[in-house]
Amino acid sequence: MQATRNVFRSLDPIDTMTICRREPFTLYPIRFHMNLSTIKQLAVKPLAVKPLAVKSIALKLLFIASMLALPVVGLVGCDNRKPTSTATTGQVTQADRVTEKPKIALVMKSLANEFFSTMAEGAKKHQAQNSDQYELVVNGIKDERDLARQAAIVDEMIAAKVQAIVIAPADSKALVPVLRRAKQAGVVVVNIDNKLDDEVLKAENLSVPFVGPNNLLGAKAVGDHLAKFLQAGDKVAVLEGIRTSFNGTQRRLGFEQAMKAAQIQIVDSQSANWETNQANTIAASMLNSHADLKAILAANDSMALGALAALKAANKSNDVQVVGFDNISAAQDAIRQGTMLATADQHGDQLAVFGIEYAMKLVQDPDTKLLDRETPVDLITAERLNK
Ligand code: ALL
Repeated sequence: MQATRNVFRSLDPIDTMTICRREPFTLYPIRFHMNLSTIKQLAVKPLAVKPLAVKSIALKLLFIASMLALPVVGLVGCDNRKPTSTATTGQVTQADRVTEKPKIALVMKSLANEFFSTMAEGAKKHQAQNSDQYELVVNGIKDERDLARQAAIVDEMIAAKVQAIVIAPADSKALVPVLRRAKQAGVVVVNIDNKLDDEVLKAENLSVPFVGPNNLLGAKAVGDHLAKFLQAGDKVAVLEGIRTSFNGTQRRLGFEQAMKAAQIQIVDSQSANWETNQANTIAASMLNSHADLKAILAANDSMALGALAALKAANKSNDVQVVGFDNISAAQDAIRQGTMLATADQHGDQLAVFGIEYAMKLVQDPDTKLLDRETPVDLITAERLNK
């Protein structure tokens, strides 16, 4: 009787599922061995002591058959069984990663910015080509500065039990705590586009792989190109992105290095928070304060477009050069028309795809060590666009 109880205990379905999930390939031989010895006790020994009724033998045979079959059922079930552990703990377990088609959340910034709609399209295309590999959830915010909303989206994705979050953080510091929560809940996190702050990551004891371009070099290439059209001593102004974003500061540094090398003076540098309207207002006041301004270097194309509108309104389109960053279609049009000088293409459509590929690797093996991946950034001029 004791042996029978042990058999039932060892075949408890929850126990089977737990072991099965961890070691699907070693489970079967172990179980099979245990069951054979138990079968000997149950079937052979009692038969030798006294004869049993036919019905009882049939029942025993049925029982023996079920002993042999159950581990096989458990083994086969490894690949298909829906995980139950996430429902109770909120944790994404290794088992969930292996047994389900992973759900990956792409969390971006302002979808009003073509850079991010291009990024979303690239990611959706990749998912459509790999629909058997993963599911994609695409999110974004309305306002470039709405950090609270972006953090709330991350929380929602944790609650939705996605396996991975690929995020272009609106701020390099403020998003770190919510991403720590995501990692604690077992969600893979990959950082794309705007790098999270190394010191804050360290303070939070977090390691998150980064996929994105070298923004300093990209901006320097744009600035170096602009310098060819200016003279030493000329005055220029910079429109910065959000100051707490790493890519924004790197682009400012890249512009500064290029201007310094060409002995061009930066007479004004202000943040327009990546936005066209703010850039328009700030550029208009820069033009007012510096009548002899020769160029405006904008850290993204949205702000460059705001500057172009300010130049037009001030009737200075032919006097002041404008450069940007992103290579969105409106900037391409302006470059072709000659109202804007250059921009940088950081291949937004590919950025998310690279991030998703990283996320997939980590979902499959969370112990994989992934180095930061530097993605290409190219100078875009009229010459290049007309090729
Ligand atoms: C950055 C991107 C873009 C973009 C900006 C606006 O992270 O790299 O250049 O224009 O976000 O949110």
